[in-house]
Amino acid sequence: MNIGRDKHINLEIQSAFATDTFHGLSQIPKSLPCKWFYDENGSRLFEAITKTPEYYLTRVETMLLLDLVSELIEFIPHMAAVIEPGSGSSIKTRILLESQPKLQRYVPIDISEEFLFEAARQLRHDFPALKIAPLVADFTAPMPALTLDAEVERMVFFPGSTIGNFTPEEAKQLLRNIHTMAGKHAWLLIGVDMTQDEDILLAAYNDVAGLTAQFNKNILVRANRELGADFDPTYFSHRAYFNKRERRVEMHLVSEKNQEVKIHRQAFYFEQGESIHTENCYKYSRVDFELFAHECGWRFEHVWTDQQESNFGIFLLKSM
Ligand code: SAH
Ligand code: AVI
Repeated sequence: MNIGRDKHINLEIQSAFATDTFHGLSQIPKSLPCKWFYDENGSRLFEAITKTPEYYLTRVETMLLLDLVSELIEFIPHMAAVIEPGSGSSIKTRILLESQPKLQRYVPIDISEEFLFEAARQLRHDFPALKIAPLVADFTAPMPALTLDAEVERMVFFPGSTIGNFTPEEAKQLLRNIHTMAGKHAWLLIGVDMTQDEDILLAAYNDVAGLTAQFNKNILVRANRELGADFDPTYFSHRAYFNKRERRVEMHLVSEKNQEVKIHRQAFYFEQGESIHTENCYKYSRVDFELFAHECGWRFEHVWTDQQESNFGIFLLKSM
């Protein structure tokens, strides 16, 4: 394996990627965790997806945020710290940072190290009075407790409907972990996509420009570069469809022929039509999400929803 070949690679993250890849490709059906989409290239591809006309989630959530920040200050007048798991480019977060006069500290957390540090560098430049403390971490693992004084009013910002990328059981664990990390009296502002219209969903995950396909295949490109695999991405096709029963969009990489792929010295066989399940994007109902969050220690306070283009919602919750 080429561990350490690329000077920018974080060895701990790369070793977890290797373990998950060997494990996921040995399963029936084959699967890979979607967190491994996000190396620097994957993060850039995700940003490009957010700008496609079909991907309503970012556009709609940004509009909602622009509208809600003046109300948010009434709920949390002394917000001093914002913590964001899966912060990516932090572009949407800028709306919050600009609107909260008492804010002192922003903690972006992401697994995509270089992208995170670049976003933090730009934020430091644009918000010189704010303490920006980026953290490279996998937020599915228990997160370290925050080193904040108990009286500091803090809000966890978890936008994008990233919560939808986890099965309900995993999502509950994540909400509990966030609760433990943030402590009592914390707030959680979380974006949740509740759109069920199949046409809108299929368009969003099958954009005409093919960026979602590239994003999906990036996991193979990354395995080639970081693990010495020999995937030929041209022999895998992107597939996204709405699984109505599970209320989730599923993304797959489908093998176009019978083929063998080697990773290091281990061979993996793919039959024509066999898929690697790479991502789920669950679409909740409002009631389900509220009950769900409540079970994890978060009390419903308010929701802002889009009524025009989709059924995206931003929930404000308070820890119990
Ligand atoms: N919050 C941004 C980005 C969403 S994309 C927005 O709303 O637009 C999802 C982000 O979560 C990516 O930046 C990805 O690198 C990060 N991510 C995904 N799984 C992660 C994990 N397990 N731990 C830490 N970061 C993760
Ligand atoms: C980050 N996450 C919420 C995106 C989503 O819509 O589930 C990732 C994505 N997958 C395909 N397009 C975008």
